Amino acid sequence: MIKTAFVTGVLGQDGAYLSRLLLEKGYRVVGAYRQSALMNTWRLSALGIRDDVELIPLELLDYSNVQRCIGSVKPDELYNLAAQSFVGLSFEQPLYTGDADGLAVTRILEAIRSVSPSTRFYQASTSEMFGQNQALVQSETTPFNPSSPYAIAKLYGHWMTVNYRTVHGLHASSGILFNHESPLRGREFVTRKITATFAEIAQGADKVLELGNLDVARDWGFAGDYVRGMHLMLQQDKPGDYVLATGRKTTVRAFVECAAKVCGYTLEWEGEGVQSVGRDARSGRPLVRVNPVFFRLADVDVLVGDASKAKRELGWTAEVSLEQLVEKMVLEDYAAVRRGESLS
Ligand code: NAP
Ligand code: G4F
Repeated sequence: MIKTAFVTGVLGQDGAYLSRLLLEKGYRVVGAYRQSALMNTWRLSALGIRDDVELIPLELLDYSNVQRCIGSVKPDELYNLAAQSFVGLSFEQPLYTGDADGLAVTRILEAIRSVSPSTRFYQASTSEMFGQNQALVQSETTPFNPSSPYAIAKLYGHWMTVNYRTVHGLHASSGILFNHESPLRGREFVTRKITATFAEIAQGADKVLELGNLDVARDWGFAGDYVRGMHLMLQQDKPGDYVLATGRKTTVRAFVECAAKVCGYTLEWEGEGVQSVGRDARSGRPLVRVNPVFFRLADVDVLVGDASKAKRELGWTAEVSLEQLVEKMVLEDYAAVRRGESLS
């Protein structure tokens, strides 16, 4: 029998990769997008699946709409990927972020309980929920200490997922995912900002890449690997919480150096903190500088995950290395600039 998957946030990075994976596995994929925004399907087109996903409008802030959509589709699996996902913006839009990333999770869970209780549910939780913490590596048992409105809203969604699992017996799982990137990443996120800007500089753009804190470290993997983990969680007999991560930490500075190298530049740094400048070692040209505008009101210094539970129970590991990821992102951006496209 053909399974039906319902994917919220289908027009985002993970929505596109997950839809492709599910289509490859023979699923019928119903993808929900928010009607109020422009229906920007470039990621689905980039993966060649624009016409294979059934797109439906869904307003996650309206319970009656959520219940009607879920009731009419009655999916076997529902992946809740929709969110205001930019941490920086959540400081400017804490209420909207709380509604879209937090309360909306309860609307979906409540709708599932009411009209489609056999639907298996995946919640897109995040390593940001750990915030500043004492653990050298974060796992499912590490205490949460969220430090942004985004992380706080996500933590609420995470606990509601646990609650509906334990109290109402739903097959509801929470994937605590560390940063995952790809050529389909939005340009507001630091990795894509770096790869896109270097692709432009390498082809003659007279630009300097302006960044915030260069010394924060993240655990960056490839989004294609992470959507495999989401699907695996919903194939288990029992639902649960799983960290997905590579286990390797890299600073923003080291990521920039890696992207520069793919473009043939070796960076030499001078100055400290906001005075830091990265120059091309050959020409002395400044290529990177710090702009305090990109600092956050509160940031998390280091996040690095321990995905051993996912390895043990799901057989999941990240396959793409940081170097492969950076090269893939830079080369795709480079090719797009070469074709004369303005980078999305
Ligand atoms: P993304 O590219 O920003 O995609 C999120 C999607 O959600 C966008 O298509 C967005 O639509 C949609 N959306 C935003 N607000 C909405 C609303 N009110 N109603 C309906 N749709 C709405 O994010 P992603 O990187 O694919 O991440 C997918 C999910 O995983 C998110 O929940 C994110 O918070 C979470 N997560 C991501 C990472 C990561 O490193 N990528 C790590 C941990 C957790 P528009 O295109 O119209 O804005
Ligand atoms: O790329 P970022 O904006 O990603 P962030 O904040 O880690 O959030 C992403 O990953 C989370 C998983 O942990 C997801 F839940 C979330 O939805 C999103 O996908 O920033 C990464 C780091 C931050 O510490 C930030 O302060 O890079 C630092 N950074 C330094 N300069 C910058 C910049 N971030 C951005 N966006 N732009 C800069 O110029």
